[in-house]
Amino acid sequence: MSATHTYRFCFGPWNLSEGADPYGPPTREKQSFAWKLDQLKALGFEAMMFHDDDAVPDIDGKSASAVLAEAKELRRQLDGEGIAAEMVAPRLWFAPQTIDGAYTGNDPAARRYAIDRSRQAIDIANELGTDLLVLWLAREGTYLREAKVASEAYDRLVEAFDAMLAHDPKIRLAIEPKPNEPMDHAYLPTIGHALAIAQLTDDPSRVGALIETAHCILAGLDPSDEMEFALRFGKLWSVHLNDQNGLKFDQDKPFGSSNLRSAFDQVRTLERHEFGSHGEYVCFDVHPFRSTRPEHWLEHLRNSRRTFLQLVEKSRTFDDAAAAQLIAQRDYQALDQMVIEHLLGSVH
Ligand code: XUL
Ligand code: MN
Repeated sequence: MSATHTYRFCFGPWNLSEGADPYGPPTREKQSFAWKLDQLKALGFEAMMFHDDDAVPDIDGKSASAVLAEAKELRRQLDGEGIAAEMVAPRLWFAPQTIDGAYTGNDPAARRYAIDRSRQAIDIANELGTDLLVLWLAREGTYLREAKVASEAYDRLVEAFDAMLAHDPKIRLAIEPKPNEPMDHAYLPTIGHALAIAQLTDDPSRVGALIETAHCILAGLDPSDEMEFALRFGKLWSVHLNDQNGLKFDQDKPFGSSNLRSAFDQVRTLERHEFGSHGEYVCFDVHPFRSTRPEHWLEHLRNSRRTFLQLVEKSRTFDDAAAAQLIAQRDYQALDQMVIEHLLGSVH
């Protein structure tokens, strides 16, 4: 762990959401992309994440050349502001073609659409200067298991990943596992599933993972352990830090909001491995609480980074030698209290 290691931060345009949920309308006025980019700059973040249709709105209504021309123009705008594009992700789950699944849909036309659109997302990534394609496999699962055959679904996922890898010899695929929502059960619910399926592709070295705190909690798993597992394979290519209060809907709360100790453990893991030293960004996939007033619209992002940086300090000032002694003595009661008091800032 180096005391001088620094981090660069990132969020996506959807993280400035307008507050709509399935039970009610937006609670804040829609803002332009230019406004969102200005806010990112003003907050001092270094990069932005993009779905393909964040980069090029109404993407399906435009010709391939028009899509690339718009992506080029966006790159010019980002370069002008000194902001990098961290990743591009095909937002397949809003398309009418993928109602019953995209890469794993039962309809061959749905599968073709999903692969074609993913190839186009890779072209957009190239224009934006990133080699990272993020795949949150939103509709690759079922509402009832009898609707699809799982072994076929795995074959179809591999076929789709191979098509993407073949489209561009430099592109890296970061699978973002999530066990449920919008589906009852997803086919790749955890990081273990993502890394296992990577081995079946034509180039496992270019298939890795993105870990989101909330998604691990939804799977009943410890986010820092999930990160350590991906890091063990050299496959933690991005993180979506946020928080989640148990097995509920995906809450995308500010980092540390529900479980500060788990947030500390995640930061310790990132510190231990000097996450970011290969060019990775720390991304916050957080949303404002629905009731947030427009004048407080950025606070969930500002606060997530503040909490992260304070936990970096907590991690660097944690007495590892004292902890090692307690571990050697199997005195986990004292270790537990030591962590609690360190986080509380108690004076000994
Ligand atoms: C969904 C989610 C997405 C991905 C990007 O739960 O986290 O926002 O991060 O497609
Ligand atoms: Mn995410």
